[in-house]
Amino acid sequence: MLTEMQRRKLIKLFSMYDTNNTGWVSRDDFDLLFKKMSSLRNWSVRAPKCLVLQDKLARMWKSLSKQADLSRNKQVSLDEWIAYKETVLSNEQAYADEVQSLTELLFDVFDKNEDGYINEDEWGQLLSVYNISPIYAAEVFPALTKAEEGHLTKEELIKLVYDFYYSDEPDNPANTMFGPY
Ligand SMILES: [Ca+2]
Ligand SMILES: [Ca+2]
Repeated sequence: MLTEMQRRKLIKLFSMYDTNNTGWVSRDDFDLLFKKMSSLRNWSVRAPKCLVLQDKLARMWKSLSKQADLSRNKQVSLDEWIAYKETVLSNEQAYADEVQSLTELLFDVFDKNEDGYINEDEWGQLLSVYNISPIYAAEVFPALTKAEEGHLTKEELIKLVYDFYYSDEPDNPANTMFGPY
């Protein structure tokens, strides 16, 4: 059973994946995400990393439409999205397969200077690709990192994303990692 706070965060996530702002998530949103990410990295379409990303996003849409689009209209509505995410969150293995592997991939996409960390600037670029103003990076990012380091490791990001999905503590900094929700 999702809490009210989890539900609000899932609505936020839906708005991040409805990249073209139609009010539903469809194949077009994943295509647009792919375009935004590959152009951020200036990856040529045949670069191996680019192919991995394209494949991952295509599989994500395939799996989402298969499992979430119960009305079979090639669009995932907010209600379908929430019901699907609730199923994923109730199964640790499903969560690891879906969310954790994606987080690992996204970390590499947004670690633009390839130093093994995500810094505030790179976080702003992630927000921007996901339909959120990068101005929020300055506001939310410091709370996500250990003050003296000022950047995130892959393991830290995986933990934050986990808390974003699961935490029901109002003060958890992961709640606002993508800006207001
Ligand atoms: Ca859409
Ligand atoms: Ca970096």
